[in-house]
Amino acid sequence: TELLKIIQGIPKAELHLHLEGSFEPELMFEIAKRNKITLPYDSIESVKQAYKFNNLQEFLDIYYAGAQVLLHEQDFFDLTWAYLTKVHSQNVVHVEVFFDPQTHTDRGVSFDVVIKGIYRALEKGKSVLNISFKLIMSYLRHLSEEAAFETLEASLPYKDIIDGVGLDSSEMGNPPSKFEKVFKASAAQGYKLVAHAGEEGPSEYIWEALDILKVERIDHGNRCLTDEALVKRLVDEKIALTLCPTSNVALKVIQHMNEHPVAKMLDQGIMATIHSDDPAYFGGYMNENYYETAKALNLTLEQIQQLAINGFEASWLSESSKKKHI
Ligand code: ES4
Ligand code: ZN
Repeated sequence: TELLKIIQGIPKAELHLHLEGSFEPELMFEIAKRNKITLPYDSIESVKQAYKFNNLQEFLDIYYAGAQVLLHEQDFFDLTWAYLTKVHSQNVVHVEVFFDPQTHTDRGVSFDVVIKGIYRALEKGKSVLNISFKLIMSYLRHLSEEAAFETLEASLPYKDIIDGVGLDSSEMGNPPSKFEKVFKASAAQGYKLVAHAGEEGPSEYIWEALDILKVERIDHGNRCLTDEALVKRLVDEKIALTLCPTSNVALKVIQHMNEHPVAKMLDQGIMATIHSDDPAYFGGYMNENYYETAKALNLTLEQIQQLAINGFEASWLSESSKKKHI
């Protein structure tokens, strides 16, 4: 359709993508087979049947199970390379991707294996597909702050290739404040800071991410509109929200796409951007996220373009690189 062509034609930046969430069932089966691991599914069809979620936790349980088949550097390379070739076809020209080291180190896969595979694919993507990148390691918030400190320690040999740290996994009951010390220590190592907040959790968690963790972007942040003072803060300080509309519908953060807050956020002057979160599980990469949102909310061409501009604006590209894309 016309709308999809317009979206396809706009160069885009992906700022909220979990590499483990880009693991398509076809590749999962292939890697399981060569690693001699049996998946609890007998076909790709039955995998897709299992991808029905009522909340974030139901998704996370299946997402962590899927990641179990990743064992070797080549597996992490293949995962990342498949993602990059996919988004290249969607005119994504810059990515800032998350990985969850603890999902792998807790199973005995070393930090080195994980990051070497991912980084080799990102470098290839830069040279072959001309996709620039930043890499963000996420601490799992359902685990302890002490465990996050161990991950920070393990990352230090690679701190020149890791651009920032994030905070993901089960939000309710795991407020940002739980990670105050490790975020402070991460900043002291030169890492940039982001955190998931206000996806399922309340606006207080967004305040905590800003005031206690001192993050520069909020991942999701859906729940901010109920809090006028918070909206003012986000607008005044140009704090970006990396929204993931398809994810929100899949996890029932909203009941229907036409309830998505992104249009209201733009109206109120919030630096809102659109991303894909876990596309293999939620059924939408960047273009589908833009398309579904634009269609359900009747976004204007100007709004669609603003969302894409905001993606570069909120990125960690240098000011001169941003200018080339905007
Ligand atoms: C995630 Cl959608 C979402 N929320 C929180 N943590 C996550 N990790 C991967 N996807
Ligand atoms: Zn996310």
